[in-house]
Amino acid sequence: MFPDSGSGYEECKAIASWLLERVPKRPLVGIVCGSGLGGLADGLKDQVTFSYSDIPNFPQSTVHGHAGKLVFGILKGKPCVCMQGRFHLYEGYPVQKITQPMRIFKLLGVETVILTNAAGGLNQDFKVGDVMIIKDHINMPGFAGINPLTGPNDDRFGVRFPCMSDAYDRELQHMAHEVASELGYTDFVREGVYCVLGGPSFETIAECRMLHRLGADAVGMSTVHEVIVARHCGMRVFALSLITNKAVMDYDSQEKANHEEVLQTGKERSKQLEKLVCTLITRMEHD
Ligand code: 6GU
Repeated sequence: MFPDSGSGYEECKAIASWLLERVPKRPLVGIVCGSGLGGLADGLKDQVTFSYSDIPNFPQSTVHGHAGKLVFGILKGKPCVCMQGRFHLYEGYPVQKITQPMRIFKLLGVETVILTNAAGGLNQDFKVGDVMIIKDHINMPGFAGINPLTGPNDDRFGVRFPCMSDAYDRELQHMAHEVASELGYTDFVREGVYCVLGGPSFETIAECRMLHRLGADAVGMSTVHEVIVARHCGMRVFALSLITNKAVMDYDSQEKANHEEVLQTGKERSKQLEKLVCTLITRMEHD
């Protein structure tokens, strides 16, 4: 009845303990880098790096543009852990497995999780290269019963029915707008609702139109599952989408979504996105 996802408390604890034996400090901030946005980890001092394949029982990433490394290090005095490369539903893992790193983060001591992703813009005011502060999400796979908290609840992580109306920390969103303004980034920093789909095929025109009418500003294939698990176990969440392409919304358009365009836009805007995240982290308060 309940297939073992391998992401239970004991499994997560074993991986966290294995890592803690090998790093000098418990991280306070956990960062998940989206496609083409892995450069954030390079700014960390005193790095200790693990390939996912070297961490016993850690999931393995299979996507081009996702490095598959866990990097520990210090950012302006703050101990951080950074995932270069994440896991997606379309890779074929159970949703409980793709979100397991969030529980490992929690057991490492992480208090705040920052997630980035590459997304398609549905909001017609958005341009390629815009950075969207995520204020809310639509969990489309959740409507079909795909939710990482499905199965028996382990109270050591959190409650059976966690609230999601406050998933994205308002104070961090506010701070991010302030930082964006100070850095002169207001021209391209937006906010909006992110909708996740399973992928790996991109959306049809009819699907894009539907999602837009439902209130989504951007669409992608990640982040939401991680946010649900991170909130379940009580971590603070902040998330950003880099709008790497405009979702195709009309039948006259010659545009086609493709992964190369996604990676190229990531490269062009990534330095500013990293600066925004780094400045935000240095200002965050921790217990
Ligand atoms: Cl247009 N759709 C989805 N599902 N994911 C994306 C994307 C579009 N652009 C980047 N990632």
